[in-house]
Amino acid sequence: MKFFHTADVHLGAEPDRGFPWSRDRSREIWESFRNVIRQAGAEHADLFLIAGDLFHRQPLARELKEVNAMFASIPETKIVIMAGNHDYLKKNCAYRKFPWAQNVFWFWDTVPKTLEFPDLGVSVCGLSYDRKEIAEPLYDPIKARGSQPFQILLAHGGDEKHIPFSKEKLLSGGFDYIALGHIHKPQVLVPDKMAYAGALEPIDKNDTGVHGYIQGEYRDGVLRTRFLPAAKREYKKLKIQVTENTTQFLLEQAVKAAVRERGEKNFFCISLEGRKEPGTEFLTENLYALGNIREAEDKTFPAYEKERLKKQYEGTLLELFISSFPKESITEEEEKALDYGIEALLEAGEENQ
Ligand SMILES: [Mn+2]
Repeated sequence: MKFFHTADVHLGAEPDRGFPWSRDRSREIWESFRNVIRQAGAEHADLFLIAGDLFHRQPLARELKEVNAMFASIPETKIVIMAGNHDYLKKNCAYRKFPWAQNVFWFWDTVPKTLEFPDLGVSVCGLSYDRKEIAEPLYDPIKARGSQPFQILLAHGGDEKHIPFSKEKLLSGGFDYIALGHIHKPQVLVPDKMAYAGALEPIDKNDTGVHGYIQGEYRDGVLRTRFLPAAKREYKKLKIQVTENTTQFLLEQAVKAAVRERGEKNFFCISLEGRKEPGTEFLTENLYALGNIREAEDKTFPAYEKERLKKQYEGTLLELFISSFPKESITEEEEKALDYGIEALLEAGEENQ
């Protein structure tokens, strides 16, 4: 028995609205989903699990027509789907009214139900969200009560407002595999037993790192799972170290090189770090033209020559302040505090003049 475990596809999302790549991303999310469906068909997967938030918001009827056509294109594969907190089941929502293909199986209730697939030897237990937030730990008391030898729990949540759960309680429920959704970062909580598939494609700048889905195979009483990267692009944090020699020109060269090295198609959140020459102002807005730059922050601070400043500002608060720090073996934290303090005092001094 082979299954695909996907979650948090967020079809219909428009990541980074206002940035030039936003519309491409909307399309890429659909494309990635279509690719995984195609892959499931090519590999004759028995089960395709969707652990919530297939859509980013309430889906439109025509969008459901689109996904349903994809589902129908792999009739050998049973699609098991739950609604998450983003695409929760409203009373008369499009999800409920849609005429789903024969191989699509839904959880229509917040009360846990078990779907039996005797031909596969699999039971899948699950529920759906009917509202944006559910603070009750609905999963904790659930026990594997299916009648098949292999039992799956399909679940979405894990934070305070979205069905918090205790890992230990879930594990004591007797399930062979717990397919989780909601947390966008893929993570294995217990190897071959309990995992977040993560978002198929990253949805916002905090979804850094690889994204994809999980494949599982249960054979001769043993389950083996593996994560498969599937996302077209990644968000990456990019720290650029500056020195007293860094100029705007050199900075831009460094950013260009780093973007090229990490893959130009990816998205970057840049932070400038280190100690710059006092008086230098980096133009972070110029960096946005150097790639898919999602964010550029200047976290540098000026490298002051303390001894010279002490002499220059003898008898002032500034001299007192600098002297209050040890001269030798100063920690990095202290050095930062010292430089920030100097900057503040110098600025205050300028205002008073
Ligand atoms: Mn969610």
